[in-house]
Amino acid sequence: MSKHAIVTAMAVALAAPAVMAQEVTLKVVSAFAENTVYVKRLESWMQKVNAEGKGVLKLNFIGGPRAVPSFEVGNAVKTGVVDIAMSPGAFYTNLMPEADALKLAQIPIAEQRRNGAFEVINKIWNEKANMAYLGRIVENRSFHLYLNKKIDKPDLTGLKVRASPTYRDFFQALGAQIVATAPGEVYTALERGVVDGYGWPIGGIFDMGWQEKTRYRVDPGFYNDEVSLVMNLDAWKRLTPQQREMLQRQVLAFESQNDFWSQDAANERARQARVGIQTISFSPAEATAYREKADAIGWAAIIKAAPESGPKLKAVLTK
Ligand code: 173
Repeated sequence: MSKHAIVTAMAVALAAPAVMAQEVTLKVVSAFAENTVYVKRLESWMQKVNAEGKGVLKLNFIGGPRAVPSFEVGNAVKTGVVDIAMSPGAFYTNLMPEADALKLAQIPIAEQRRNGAFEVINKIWNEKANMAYLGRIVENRSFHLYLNKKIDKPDLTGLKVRASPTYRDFFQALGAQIVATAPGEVYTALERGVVDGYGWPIGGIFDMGWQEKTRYRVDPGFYNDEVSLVMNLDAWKRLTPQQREMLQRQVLAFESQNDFWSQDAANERARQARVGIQTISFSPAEATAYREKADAIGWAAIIKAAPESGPKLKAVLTK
């Protein structure tokens, strides 16, 4: 080796730690539009991560469904087109039917991290979708049926109802005719009378402008509103221990704010009432049966589509 080569080799060796410590930039997309509460919270979280993660990790927000359509974010993560997505499992059932089981969780994510559910989820997500399941950032509130036609019992016969996979089997079992759409198409469907109603969580309809086209909300709600952060598994494996630790810590900090959603639900209920959205309520017995039916149909669909992993998820996600 010439003297020059040795000096060069030493310089490279000395520079190596600096290279390893270099900041990684991760591309983030959202299954929900930019103006939604989901994205607002995601963006303030990303700001915090980028401030505290300087030199370690940087999150770069690519956008919402205009960048990657809602039902394609899962595939974008699986294939590594993007690194991280904020999405409900319901939006990537095309990759694995199990994804939709997260809405059926009866225990909070904090407990899922203690009782082994988090590992069960990760193993399935790793194997079936090439994803690392990072954490759940929406929970503690329900989904509802919103309608423009009045019903007096849990019977949707003759009604056309917009559904994502979240509600499909349940609303169908109640007799509805299902119109499958991404969130971005609901307004037009309502406006044109293509649907008589839709499924959505208790919060968020004002973000989408749907309050203008909504007369009733059916109570009670059912399931557990779920939005999570998932990451391309190869991108996850490429992170250094320091980057991984930073990301995990930040996701935990985000999750620890999930109480926000129960408070937000109360606010949104009041806001819906203020704009004149009426509540359709069932008798206590019917209400209980309605919620139980939702759960039973939800699990039956998961277990039918995923006979091996479905029961494993049920065991760790339900009480
Ligand atoms: O599109 C949907 O109605 C849906 O399934 C969903 C899931 C989580 C949060 C918001 C909407």
